[in-house]
Amino acid sequence: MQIINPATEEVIQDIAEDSPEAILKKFQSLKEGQPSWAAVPLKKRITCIERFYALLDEEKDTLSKTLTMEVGKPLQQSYNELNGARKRIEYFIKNSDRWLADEWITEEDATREKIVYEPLGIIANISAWNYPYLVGVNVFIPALIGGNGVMYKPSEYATLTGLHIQRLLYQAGIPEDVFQIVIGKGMAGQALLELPLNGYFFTGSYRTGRYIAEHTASKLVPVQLELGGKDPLYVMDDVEDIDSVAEAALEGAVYNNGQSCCAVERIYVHENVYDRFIDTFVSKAKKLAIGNPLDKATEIGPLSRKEQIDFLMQQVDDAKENGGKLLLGGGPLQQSGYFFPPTVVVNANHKMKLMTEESFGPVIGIQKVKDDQEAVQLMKDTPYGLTAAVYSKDFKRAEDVMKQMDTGTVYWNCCDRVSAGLPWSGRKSSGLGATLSYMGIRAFVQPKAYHLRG
Ligand code: TXE
Repeated sequence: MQIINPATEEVIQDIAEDSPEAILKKFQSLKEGQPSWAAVPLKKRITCIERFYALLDEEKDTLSKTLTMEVGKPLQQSYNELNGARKRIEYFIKNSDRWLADEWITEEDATREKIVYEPLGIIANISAWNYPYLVGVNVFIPALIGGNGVMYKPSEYATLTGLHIQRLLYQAGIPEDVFQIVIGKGMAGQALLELPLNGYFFTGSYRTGRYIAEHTASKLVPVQLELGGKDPLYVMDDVEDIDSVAEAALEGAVYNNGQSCCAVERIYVHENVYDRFIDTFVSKAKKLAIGNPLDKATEIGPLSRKEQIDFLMQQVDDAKENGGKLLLGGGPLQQSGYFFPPTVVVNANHKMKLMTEESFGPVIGIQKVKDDQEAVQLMKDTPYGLTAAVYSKDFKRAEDVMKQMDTGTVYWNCCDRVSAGLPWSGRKSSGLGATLSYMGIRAFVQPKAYHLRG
């Protein structure tokens, strides 16, 4: 397997994929190691995670550079991702005790009752490339704290980062027979589906997620899916500071080159502020610095995958055919690397794929609406259900819209954000189950009910 730098198209490294036999061996070693890990007191398991947390900071320069080289993320955003991952780890360090402790239900009755939380066993963590640290720590940190063995399959586009993660976990004291990386593409992931694992925790596309759910259903083990989105943002006509709303919406649309699961993917603007919003949005988008992602001033780097260029081109062409007006961008830069500049289409409508299927790039459609009711109807017109954002100075009016969203997350005057203390969950085609918050701690354990007499 070749690791390619998307900014230069140069091969960074050739790396061997794991064969199904090698993956089976890794599984067998976890089978042996996991019971001893589960017997290690929770506090000691957390101590290893504290060391990992410190190592991420100690090595941040190397880790950020590797991440930028293999996925094309602007360097400053790689540093931000590491910081964000550390914040999430800190949450797990501080809160796992409380949610994994034995829970007495009745202590004084003749029959005493308690709940004990036991690990699931050995889980698969099949991961995406767009935020390998963030989406990784959502799973492998609480899984390890909960006493599980982890088969960690980083995306083939973030393999070197996956190898760093494994190295640092070992350095932090996680035993080798408790955490194993699986190197490879979809076939390596497929091999995990054939093994008798005790849970499947997947982050990635709807298509693969659904395939995994279908192919593991007969095992009757937990399956969690964090999938894509087509997240809307609605600008009401009472917003006062159009400048800062446009700034936030633009950042939500293009951060990480638009490759975020909760990226702003479509914007609806009330007709009273539509023209002002577009002028401000486009003039800001024009100023974004696109170029070498290793340069700290760069705001837009290359897309991570070459195929995405054609995909985005099709969306732009389709939008133009359906009445869209292209105000900025519209095609890849004619140079080496997978660079696609910020692209803005106005006069958007729901006949366009740009407004209905996940773009996963710095391409955005903006549609005019006449009132909140029309906005709500359009925002809900999607098979996805990850997030939805509303900008308004009136909380009641915004709340009325937020209540009608069938999404796991809603935002008022903010967007494209994830918080460790809140559940991260998608509805409909955006996923199943939740990570983060206390739910994301409990997701990796199973309850045992004790009925005690005597
Ligand atoms: O997904 P893919 P990608 C979403 C994001 C977008 C997608 C991008 O919105 O839709 O993820 O990630 C492995 N059996 N989110 O392109 O291609 C594959 O090797 C088993 C949502 O990476 O589905 C990789 O490791 N595994 C989000 C992983 O699946 C298989 C946060 C994902 O690959 C396999 C981040 C198979 N048959 C991104 N085929 C959220 N909601 O939180 C492939 N894989």
